[in-house]
Amino acid sequence: MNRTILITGATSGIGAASARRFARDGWKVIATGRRKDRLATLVEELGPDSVHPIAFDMRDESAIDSAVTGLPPAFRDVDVLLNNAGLARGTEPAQEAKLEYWRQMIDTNITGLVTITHRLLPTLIAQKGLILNLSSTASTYPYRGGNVYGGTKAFVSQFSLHLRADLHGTGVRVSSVEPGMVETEFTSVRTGSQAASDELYRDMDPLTAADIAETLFWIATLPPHVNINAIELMPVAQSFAGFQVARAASPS
Ligand code: NDP
Ligand code: 8X3
Repeated sequence: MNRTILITGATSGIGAASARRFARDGWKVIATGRRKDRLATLVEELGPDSVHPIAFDMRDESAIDSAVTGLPPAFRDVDVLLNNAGLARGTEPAQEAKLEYWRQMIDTNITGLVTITHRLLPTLIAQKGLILNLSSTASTYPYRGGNVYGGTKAFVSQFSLHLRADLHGTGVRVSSVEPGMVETEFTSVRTGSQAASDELYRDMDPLTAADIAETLFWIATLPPHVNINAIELMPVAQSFAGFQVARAASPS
């Protein structure tokens, strides 16, 4: 059985680990992302029969169109779309955040994701395929500085459930995968600082990209009558805190 997965954001972190995990079991992988050199490294490592690289920016609608319509015959029958490309920018509270960062997150995490999903739906229906959407615990649990990032991920979770409703009867499966802290390039991209990333994951065992890739592979290889609607994962070292309370200054 020769199955094909298209992975957005396969140049690092969860996407790159997923490319390796699926290729290891004989899947054909369409690997995308902006960094061509990283895609070339994947092809070198996994072989051109396993990996078809396409470099494009998720914010470029015509590039998405060309990528999908230009798939070579050996990679055309996409069984699984892994909507993984995404990012957070900034950790400031809303009142100090940059509008430019908010736009970048919306354009990538929402607009890019729905665009490629829309383009691939006819193929996924023909294949009775699967859509794996990378959401986050930030979709459910708010935190200071999460603002638009958390909002984009709430969109991804809800979009996943609504897609399920629309695709009822087609045989297409849809899953929202919602991890907590995973050590990847995510935090250095978000903050612009490797030191900040090192500090966030210091002295705890975060989830790894390979942990998420294994979960994605498990979902994709369940029997076709089983749909994981949503799955939330956290490192054991991460859990919940209470609500915050702003108190009026005590009378003197
Ligand atoms: P990484 O920063 O390691 O990977 C992000 C990937 O997204 C890269 O391959 C990057 O490729 C791609 N990407 C970003 N912007 C664009 C763009 N405009 N066009 C094309 N590709 C883009 O982070 P993760 O692996 O951690 O993140 C993967 C997904 O997992 C994201 O959606 C993230 O929100 C989600 N997630 C991450 C968690 C974490 O703690 N790390 C927890 C929960 C969810 P390139 O730069 O080459 O374009
Ligand atoms: C990434 C997890 O907690 O940094 O989606 O928002 S978190």
